Amino acid sequence: MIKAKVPSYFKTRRNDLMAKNKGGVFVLPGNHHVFRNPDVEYPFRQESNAYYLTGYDEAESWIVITPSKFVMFVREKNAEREMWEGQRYGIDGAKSVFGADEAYPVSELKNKLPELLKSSDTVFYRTGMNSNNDSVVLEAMEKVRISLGRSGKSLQNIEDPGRFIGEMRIFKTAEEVELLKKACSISAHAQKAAMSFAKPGLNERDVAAYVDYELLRNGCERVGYGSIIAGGKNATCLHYRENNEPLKDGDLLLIDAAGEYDYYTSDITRTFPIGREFTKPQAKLYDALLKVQKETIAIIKPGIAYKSIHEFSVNALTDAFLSLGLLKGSKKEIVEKLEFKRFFPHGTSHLLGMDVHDVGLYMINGESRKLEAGMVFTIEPGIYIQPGDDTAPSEYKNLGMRIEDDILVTKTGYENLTQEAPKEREEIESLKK
Ligand SMILES: [Mn+2]
Repeated sequence: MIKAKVPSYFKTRRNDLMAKNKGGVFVLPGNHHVFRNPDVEYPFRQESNAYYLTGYDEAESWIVITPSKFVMFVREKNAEREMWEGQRYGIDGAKSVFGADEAYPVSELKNKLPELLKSSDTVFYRTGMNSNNDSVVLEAMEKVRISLGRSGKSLQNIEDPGRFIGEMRIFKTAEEVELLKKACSISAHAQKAAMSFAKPGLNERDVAAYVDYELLRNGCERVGYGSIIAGGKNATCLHYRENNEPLKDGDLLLIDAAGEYDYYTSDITRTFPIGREFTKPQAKLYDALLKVQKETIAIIKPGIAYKSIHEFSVNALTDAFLSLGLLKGSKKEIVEKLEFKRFFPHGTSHLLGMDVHDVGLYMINGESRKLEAGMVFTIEPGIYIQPGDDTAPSEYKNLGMRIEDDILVTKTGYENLTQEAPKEREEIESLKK
């Protein structure tokens, strides 16, 4: 669908970016189409930084932002190609819809780039992602160096643009929070619908299709990441992606799935019975996990260290492992020697935004950064008793569970953006009747 005009916040972001650095030039290649097999492409999604600064979502584009202008290199309009592939914005659209000061066909990039880079000592460009892109930028920089004559100058500095863009993206503006809330609300609804839908006799794939359907039909363009639909022991595999086994009565189903809305994604995990209710051992473990998850969320407020989220969950889960008989010994030692990792091997939280594992620094000058209003992250403790673990109490064997919500830090505390997805045991069981 062709946009008439992108919102003005894209321009505000470009202005903020240029105000934050001293005279650099930003070079941001958009994503390319990637072939899966002959004539079949993977679904296209624009590179997140390029979208964040422009709202432009066509392939084979580059954006260059200098201290004085915003330049786009895009695919030209082409009636023949557009008949096959759909409408393009072309050069005029780059200017009128996206506000480019100058726009050129992408075939002009190699000729024009040296002149655009010349204005600055520092080129903000991320190397190592795509070697073709790297050679375009490095060749342009070498042309700049040669054009200076016998000056003895070396190449301009290259810096990762993430240093500035990541620090912008970590703080969500009101507009971004609205988009995240939309993604979270649609995703929470899909999780809830899946609880009623899943039943013994279906396959994980049925649920996978149903969750994706619920996300897309309610307005998400795509999933934010590949859905994890893990029945029974499959939930002990942290990034299980096969999603193709039958669902059995008496097992739990772990769903880690969420949708992307205008390039902002949610990230939700729920674990619930495939049949009508949790078994006793499942309920014992689930109640312990839910308590830890809720208590961890409750500590969120501006000023606390980001790492205290994981520390809190580790501590509380270690207490739970001791009282459930999963671990024995001294709590201090279990935490220090990371013995809790046998049942809780992953982190408790990650930043969330345009990317499911979003950009932004977790540490500043070697220290965990402090939470500030506008930051969004997940809180997702889990408990997993691996199928090969023969010494854990047998009633817990093969159980895997995780509960994950998306949390916005506010000025006074936090807002749980995914609370519409049920997680109380009674509420879940009532959906299964
Ligand atoms: Mn997550």
